[in-house]
Amino acid sequence: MQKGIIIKGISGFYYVKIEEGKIIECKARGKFRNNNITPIVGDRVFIELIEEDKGIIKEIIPRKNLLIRPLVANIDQAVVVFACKKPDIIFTLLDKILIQIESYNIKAIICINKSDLDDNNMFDKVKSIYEKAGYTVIKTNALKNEGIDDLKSLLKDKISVFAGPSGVGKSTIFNKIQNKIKMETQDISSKVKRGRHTTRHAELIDIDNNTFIADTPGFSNLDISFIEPKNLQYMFLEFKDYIGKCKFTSCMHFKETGCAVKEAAHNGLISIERYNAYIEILEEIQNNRRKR
Ligand SMILES: Nc1nc2c(ncn2[C@@H]2O[C@H](COP(=O)(O)OP(=O)(O)OP(=O)(O)O)[C@@H](O)[C@H]2O)c(=O)[nH]1
Ligand SMILES: [Mg+2]
Ligand SMILES: [Zn+2]
Repeated sequence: MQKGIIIKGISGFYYVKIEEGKIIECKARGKFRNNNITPIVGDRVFIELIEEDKGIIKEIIPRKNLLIRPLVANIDQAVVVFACKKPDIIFTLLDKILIQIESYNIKAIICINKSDLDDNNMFDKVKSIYEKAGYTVIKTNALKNEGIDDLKSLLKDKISVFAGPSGVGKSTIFNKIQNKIKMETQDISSKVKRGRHTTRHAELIDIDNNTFIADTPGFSNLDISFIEPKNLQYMFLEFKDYIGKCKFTSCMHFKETGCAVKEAAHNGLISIERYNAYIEILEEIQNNRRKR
């Protein structure tokens, strides 16, 4: 038996990269289907070789998480990309993307691209708010290859997906960190005219034997109303130290008295921007639920 990872699946065949680096074309053993488990990209598996480059998947190692769009298992981290400018950073959108990533129990890192356009010090602003929240924040200029090595070192030995709004430079970055596939890059105006192309099958691109990136941007669906209002607090990582210290155990950290989270925000221990984002998103989720 050989251990490997499924990097691609096409009509019943799975392409498994085994530890020594070879790619083996595999069929799945019938038993998975009976158990309602279908192997998917990202699955870590044990295979039995039947020929030099053909095999059978015998066992799927339990998944640590499962992302639906794109369909990928075992994601270690999401790289959330925004640009200093063109388009401007929408902080609520950044917070919502982070919430969605936290809800999947995936680690997020924040990459601020287009540093050549940073005349308003947006990188410093993002860094000061989100580093305090526990995130790693890096800057890149994908056109000039600046910061790309720093990003690459953060990807090492992990499976990563990219997320972020259209036009921030995800595909441009993607093309700088690997040269196996070439993603289409373009400015927003020409894209709108041409209509959008979406990849349905996820594929992992190997940067080295143990480092993979998913070829489609994840977290495109930003409806976060599936989150229960009372669970939203846990998606703000920096609240963790204060939750439970409030006067009321059911505290939503909003209008209650004796709230440790609110106090921390007012004392600057939690960024006031993040606390305000929490309130804004909490009210939005509550309002959406009332409408249903
Ligand atoms: N000035 C500047 N422009 C950049 C940089 N990185 C990418 N761009 C440009 O930004 C535009 C959009 O880049 P893409 O890589 O297509 O953006 P994307 O995030 O993949 O967009 P979607 O595929 O629509 O989600 C292109 O015209 C790029 O050349 C950068 O660091 N600085
Ligand atoms: Mg793109
Ligand atoms: Zn509270």
